[in-house]
Amino acid sequence: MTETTRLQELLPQPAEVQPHPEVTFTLDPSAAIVLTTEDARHPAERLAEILRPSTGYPLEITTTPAETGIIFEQSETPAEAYELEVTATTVTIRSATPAGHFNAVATLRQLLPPQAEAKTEQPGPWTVPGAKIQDHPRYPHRGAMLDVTRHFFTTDQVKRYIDQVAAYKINYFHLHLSDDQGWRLEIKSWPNLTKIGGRTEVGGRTGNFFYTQAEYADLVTYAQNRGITVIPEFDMPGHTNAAQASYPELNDDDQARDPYTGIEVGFSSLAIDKDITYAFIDDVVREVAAITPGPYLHIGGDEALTTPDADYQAFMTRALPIVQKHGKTAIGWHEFVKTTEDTTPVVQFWNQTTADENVAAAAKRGNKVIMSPANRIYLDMKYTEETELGLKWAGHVEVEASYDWNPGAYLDGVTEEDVLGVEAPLWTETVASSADIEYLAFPRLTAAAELGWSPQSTHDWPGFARRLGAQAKRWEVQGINYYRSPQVPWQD
Ligand code: TNX
Repeated sequence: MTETTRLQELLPQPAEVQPHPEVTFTLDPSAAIVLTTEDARHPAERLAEILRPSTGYPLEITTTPAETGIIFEQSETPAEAYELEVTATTVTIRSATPAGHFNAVATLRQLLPPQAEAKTEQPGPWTVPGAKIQDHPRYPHRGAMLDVTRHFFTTDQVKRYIDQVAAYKINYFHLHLSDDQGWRLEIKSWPNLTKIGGRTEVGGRTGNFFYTQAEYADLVTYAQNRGITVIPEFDMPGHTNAAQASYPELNDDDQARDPYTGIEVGFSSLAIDKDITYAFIDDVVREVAAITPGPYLHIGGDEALTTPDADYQAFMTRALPIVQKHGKTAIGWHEFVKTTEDTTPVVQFWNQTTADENVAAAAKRGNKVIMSPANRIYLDMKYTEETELGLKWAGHVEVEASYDWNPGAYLDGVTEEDVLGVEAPLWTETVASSADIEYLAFPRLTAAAELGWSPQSTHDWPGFARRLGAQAKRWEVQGINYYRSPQVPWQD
């Protein structure tokens, strides 16, 4: 395989790639990573962390100008955009923001041989094909969601998945932190949420299945150092059995619920008419907002099947302003949008239909929409009847189905401009290990990444499948347990 081939295997596909096949850059053992802007400090450190073990080179980060090596420069490109120029002697990355530098690092990793991703020293040589790449995202929101409630995942497991999605320019990581089966984040003013609600998960195993606030803050920093913003979700007014098991006063009848370890949905609801419900929400949002630097807080709102419409309306009318009061922008599963005329909250569409009156009306008023149609991009749907793991209420979702749709023209009345981006949720009723996460996420997560990043003009299933097939070498080096879909021409 020549270096130039790697330019044709980039995923997500960049906006513009000019090959310069007459030149090749080779990383020298004494090469430095040169910073001419502090904006690139974390991206540069991240690159060095990845390349030092595999190359065995020191790759010192320096602010002393140099004529050779990997050079990060400030430029006037728009927000997340970057330029990457490879000559015989330099790799120059130019961007106006840390986010753009992170995006360039993700591209540069794929321009190096797959062994660059190894955790142990490899022979090299560490070549990069000559080229000039000018790139920018289609949408500002490219998300991955992990449900840590149905099954709990340790911070190391979450970090592993964050690392994996960062390689594909995912910039938001949505953590589903509360549901019927568990409450997963310490709330200091309501300690039983984790003491009781954090003890159980699907299947009945028990343990300390929650993050302390310090552990959560560490996850947030870890993600930030990879160009990713964490979005915490506390689902309400349904999907709340764990909270209702922890505090009897959150129930209409003042009776604590039993812990729930099954996988049904839609049976629980907080007490809607009690003031204590909103005092509870205020405390949760206040504590979580204080340790969440990102702009968003997700309040769920899905499948409140036992909450009558009028109650649901009354609940959202009180809950949404609490998020705003604590300085965050609310995101909700699309059901909530029928309750408000406010155009600030972001709508996350998850259904299987291609028309939703309420979402269309909200988009028309000015609300932004995140696209997560279940029959396309729910990573927990089974690939086929034969593949293990996953559910199938939204059908089987093979790789082509997860890629072959247009987020900007999918929902009636929701235009390209209304779409904030694409997010791939991974619900974990059937998922209990990192290997399980990876089997369902890889390869479909890359479809979400490409739909969120690449210009629609580059949309092409055979081309995507070919570039996807080339990723396997990288996944094998990293030990990622991916599904070898027969739809993809895998290269080994
Ligand atoms: C629906 S779609 C849910 C989740 C389940 C998922 C399983 C949505 C917002 N809620 O509670 O885990 O289906 O696929």
